[in-house]
Amino acid sequence: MSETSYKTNDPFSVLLDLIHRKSDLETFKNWLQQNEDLPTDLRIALQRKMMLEIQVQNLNVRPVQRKVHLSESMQKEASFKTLLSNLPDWNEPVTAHQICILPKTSNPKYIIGDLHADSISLMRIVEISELFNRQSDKSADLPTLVFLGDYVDRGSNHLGLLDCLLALKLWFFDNVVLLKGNHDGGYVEHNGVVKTPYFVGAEEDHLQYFPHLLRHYELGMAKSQAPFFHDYMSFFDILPIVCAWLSQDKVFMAVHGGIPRPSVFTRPLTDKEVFSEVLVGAQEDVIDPRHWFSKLPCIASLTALDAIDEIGRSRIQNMLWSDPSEDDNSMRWHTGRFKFLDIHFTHFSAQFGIDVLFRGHVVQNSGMKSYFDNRIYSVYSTGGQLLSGINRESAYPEVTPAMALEQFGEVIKCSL
Ligand SMILES: [Mn+2]
Repeated sequence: MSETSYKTNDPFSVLLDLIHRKSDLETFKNWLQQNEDLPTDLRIALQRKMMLEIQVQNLNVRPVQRKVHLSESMQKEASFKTLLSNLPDWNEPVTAHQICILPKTSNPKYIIGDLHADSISLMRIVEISELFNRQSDKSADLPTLVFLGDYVDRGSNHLGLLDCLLALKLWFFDNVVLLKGNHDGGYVEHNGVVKTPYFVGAEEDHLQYFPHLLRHYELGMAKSQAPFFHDYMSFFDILPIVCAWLSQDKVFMAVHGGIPRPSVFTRPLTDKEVFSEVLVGAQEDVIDPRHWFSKLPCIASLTALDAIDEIGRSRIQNMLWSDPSEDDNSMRWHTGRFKFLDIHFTHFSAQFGIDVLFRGHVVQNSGMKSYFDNRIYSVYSTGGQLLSGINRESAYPEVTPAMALEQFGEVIKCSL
């Protein structure tokens, strides 16, 4: 086979060539369309190449000194506002401690909520954000897309969504941020059996859940092509948890779920104490806000893996799972998916110097909802009710999906 015909036959080489030429959106769509016709083993091989290339670029191309500088600052500083105000003017995002800091540019930022294996909503996002039209502009105007995670599970087009998402990351490397959601790489393996850490009903089709789908694909393939399960899982596991940026003196933070669990006890529980039972008799400890985030002395402690809460979960898990709530009914404080109130967010955001939080995680039928006087925006970006018609890839037929646009410190909703 000549080099030319190899290049034209290998979708990964074709992609790199399209990126190099800054091809238009129609050409990108044709590339995606051709992948749809590939046998599953070749599509997975393509996605593994894309994931590997993203990891290589993360490791090698990003300037190491900037990461070291950022890491050291995050270990000293508890306020994102101080950190962001004092950082040098870098022109690309830099990540340390799984926290991504965006450069100080006034370009539009689109914040995208859960996609759950829905490539059609993602393509609407690509069209509306005009990434391809503007790629020849001077970089200041090219929008940044911050994805809040939950790329997999429930929807009907896992491979289509990942083809598009991974290719976008490679194409617009510095302008696409992929945060981790609780579904991305979330699984438990016991005696070779995959379990998801979230509830999957007995009546549900397990193949709607990505770890199960990958295992299903692996079983159907020759040994030489498998295993690829752990390639996907380890790719998800290195994604950043938090993204932050400064715009018009306001600090914006993006995360999949919400804030870490307010630490409700002033002492560690003994082996005999059960969290939910102690909680009932511990009102004085529970209500003292001085203790809520006292175990978080700096920004880096947000993502410290060795910090485990009262029910054995890490702060990263907390931030991927928690939900804001406007009332104190069923706070679920004894569960992984606990709720937090305005007062908890007020203390957290004051300590960490945050003005506005973007998060996904909860279905919003209109695509976006604000909490606590527009200090939190909850965004959902997969849904059956696209402005252009019905989307059958989404597992949420009742939702009109949306994304948020932040520019010059203002936030508006963009329905898809
Ligand atoms: Mn979620």
